[in-house]
Amino acid sequence: MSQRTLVLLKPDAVGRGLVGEIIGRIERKAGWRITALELRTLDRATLETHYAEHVGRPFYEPLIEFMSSGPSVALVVAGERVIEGVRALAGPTDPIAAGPGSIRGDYGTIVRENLIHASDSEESAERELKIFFPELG
Ligand code: 3AN
Repeated sequence: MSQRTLVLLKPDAVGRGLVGEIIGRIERKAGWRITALELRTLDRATLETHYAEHVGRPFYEPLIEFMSSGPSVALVVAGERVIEGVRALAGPTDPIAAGPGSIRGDYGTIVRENLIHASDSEESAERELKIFFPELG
């Protein structure tokens, strides 16, 4: 089942020079393709829309601040079961709990700065692709 997913390489990934490493892992999955990619400092309005489900949580404000603190890389990845697949490459939200071999497990230590966002369902992917790449339709 071919899908599209929205991936964000967060400001920690960009600042630490891990963009190539992370994108390389995605590119090496057979048949997956990057169909859009942009380096972009995310504004508050975009982040509030993206993280609407987290409004009111204690980590919400620091998350928005962190996510707007420097450039991110936004990309669209297309291919076989890519929604589930990029989530598996990323690992669970808490990088200490994330297994070695996953992006968060290999490079992260704190929950907020966990390097990568990837859509968690077809519905989320559709919603998030419209936020970050409205021109793709
Ligand atoms: P995931 O990206 O694994 O789907 P979400 O959607 O639950 O995680 O959370 C979105 C982002 O919010 C996470 N990537 C992380 O940066 C931050 N976050 C989530 N839970 C916490 C928490 N308990 N403390 C700090 N930051 C958090």
